[in-house]
Amino acid sequence: NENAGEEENGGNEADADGEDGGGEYAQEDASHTIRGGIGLNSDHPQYQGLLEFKEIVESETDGDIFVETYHSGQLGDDRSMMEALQLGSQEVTIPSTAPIANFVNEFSVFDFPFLFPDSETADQVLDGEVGQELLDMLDDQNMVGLAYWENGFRDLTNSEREVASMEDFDGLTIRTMENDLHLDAFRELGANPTPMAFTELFTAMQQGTVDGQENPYATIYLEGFYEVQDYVSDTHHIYSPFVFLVSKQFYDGLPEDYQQIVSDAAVEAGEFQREANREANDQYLQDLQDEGMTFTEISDEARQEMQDAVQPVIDEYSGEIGQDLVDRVYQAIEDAQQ
Ligand code: TK8
Repeated sequence: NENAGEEENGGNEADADGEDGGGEYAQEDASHTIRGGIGLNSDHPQYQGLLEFKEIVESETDGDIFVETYHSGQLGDDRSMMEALQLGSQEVTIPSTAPIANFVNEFSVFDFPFLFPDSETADQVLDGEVGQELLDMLDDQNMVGLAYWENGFRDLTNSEREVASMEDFDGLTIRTMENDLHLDAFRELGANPTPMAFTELFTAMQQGTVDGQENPYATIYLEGFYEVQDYVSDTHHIYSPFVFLVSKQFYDGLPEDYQQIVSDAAVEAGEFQREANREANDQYLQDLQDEGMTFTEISDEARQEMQDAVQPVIDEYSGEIGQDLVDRVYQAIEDAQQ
């Protein structure tokens, strides 16, 4: 019984509340089982969203679809979970767009530095036509993209020094997600970027293999990164969407009414997740400072300097992705702000 995995915790902190053990339904009564796995731990709003998905799907199907939930990379890192979806050996995962770009490179457009001015604009673009167009491209990769959730605006932490402007990046070894655009952008900023799966990150910081990393405050706090990082800056350099992915093989094998239930549940749980995420993120910057981290504000001028420095990377990737698609993303952002 794979439920055993749920009691363990692969992350760096204790499992708060074993919330997923005693659902209303039993796996042995179900015709279908969804194993949903994420990289973040059970305290993160992403996991609360996954539990919400479980509750909706199980109650709508009267337990005929059973959902097992796994956090903290218990089923693997983002790349290996996506590969498992392709093979049909795992049903659901919810990675950031950055690692998805290794499968469908167009997804890098959403990771352009300083692209989205705020979360609400991101929602409108992602939930609109161009967002759907990208989800549809996943089909060729044997994955079905059902909804965008939110990881959030990424902020920099490190163990060496305050980072207030570009020159402070100089020589810092920064873990990035496994994505070429992220790597190139951090090189332009003057850092020494090292791509790495999220599941390796805490140990890498602890052992000093990397000086720093970048993630939303919620992740920095809930994963206990303040234990191994001293400085946090509100760089807000990239907005990371999550994408709710289903194995195409599994999805195509479901009766149509069940496909609809799963797809609606991914959207509904996503709305819940986005809201929880936004609340959490605001609160956690204060908590990080309470834990002893030094907070450094990035001035508008310093942020503009960073934006100018990464512009060549944006231009290069626009060419690779296709200027036409990129222009439609910019247009959608403009439309969203009217
Ligand atoms: C969790 C990752 C993580 C992402 C990263 O699996 O890798 O830094 O931001 O949240 O998807």
